[in-house]
Amino acid sequence: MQKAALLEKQSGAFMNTAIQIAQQFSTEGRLISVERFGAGNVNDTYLAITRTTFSESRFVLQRIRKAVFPEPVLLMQNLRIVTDHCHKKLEAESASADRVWQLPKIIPAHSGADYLTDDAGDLWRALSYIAGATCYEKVRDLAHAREAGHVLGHFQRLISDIPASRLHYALPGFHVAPGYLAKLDATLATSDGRARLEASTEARQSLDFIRARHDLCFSLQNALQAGTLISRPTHGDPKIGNIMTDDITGKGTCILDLDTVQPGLIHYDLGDCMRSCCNPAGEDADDLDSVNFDLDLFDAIYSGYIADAKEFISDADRARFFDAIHLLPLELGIRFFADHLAGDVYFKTRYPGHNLKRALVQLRLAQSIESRESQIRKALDAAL
Ligand code: GN1
Ligand code: MG
Repeated sequence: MQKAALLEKQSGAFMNTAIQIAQQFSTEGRLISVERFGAGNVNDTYLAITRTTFSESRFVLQRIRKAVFPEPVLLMQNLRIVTDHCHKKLEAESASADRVWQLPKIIPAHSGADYLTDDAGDLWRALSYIAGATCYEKVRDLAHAREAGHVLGHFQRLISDIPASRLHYALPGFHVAPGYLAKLDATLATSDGRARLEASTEARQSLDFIRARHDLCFSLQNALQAGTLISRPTHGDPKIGNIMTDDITGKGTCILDLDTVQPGLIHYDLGDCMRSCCNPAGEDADDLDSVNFDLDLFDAIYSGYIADAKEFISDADRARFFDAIHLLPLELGIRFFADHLAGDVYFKTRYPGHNLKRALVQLRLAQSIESRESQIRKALDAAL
């Protein structure tokens, strides 16, 4: 009876699959509701509610998109390694910590496996829901920004002693900027890609902007190849929307979305966190003139980050921080732009032209960083 009512309320093929899958994970009580949840650009996320005679609980259910993650099983193996490692460390450090740090845990299926595969071959997993804390899509104020930096530094420290060789490259080529340029070129070589470029002045201007910054795309990869920078475990996607703040204390409490944890440069994380947190207008800004790299927010994030990161970063790392801050918005701009030209196959979009608009925001942010280069470099040096 209950199950039929639930199915009736949440219609749609995907929803029905989500409901069926949700019932196969080891949670307490009866499934009451499954609803779309979150604002991710890649995976499909649902919030499930279960009830027992005594209480109600929630968990997060996710379908991993094959169009993005070619081998989702590798992603789940990384997730298992990282969450086990972090939970153990967080427990060991809890008595001396100034807050309760949190991190979702994998909820196994009834079979005991960490994930399930549906009839279409898609991988689903369930994670514990972190209650009493919120993710914001835009940075709110300086205190929020400082906490975001602290959460990233804390997480990087937690995973810094996982040998990089234990982690799979679940997303090959992720944050390897020259690869995104190559993908852009390949898309431009198609007639559809070319036609989408020719269809818009903004698209043609974006391409010129990207072409003029060709060398920047190689800066971190060249340093990695030269051995100046080293590969380490990274989060991969530390945008503000993945950082949780405690609703009661206002302190950072958790970083979500561990799908992109894999070996890489800590610079990718620093640059990505800065591009997301220092732009108060957010990734979906309607007015391009409202997009800018805010130096006060930058100072706040960096001071929060460095408090933890000073334990594991070198002078050689620091010497490339500006390049990372400059590159990551350009890189994401290239990724959104190439996806627009390819017909929106990677990032989920809400309307035609959404990826082009997203690209324009990131490219404008890269430009704002260029105009503030000397101040940013000065602030990076001052914090040494
Ligand atoms: C994607 O899925 P989501 O929203 O967490 C993307 C990130 C981008 C981000 C921009 C696997 O993250 O790299 O920075 O959108 N994730 C992947 O919002 O490509
Ligand atoms: Mg993500």
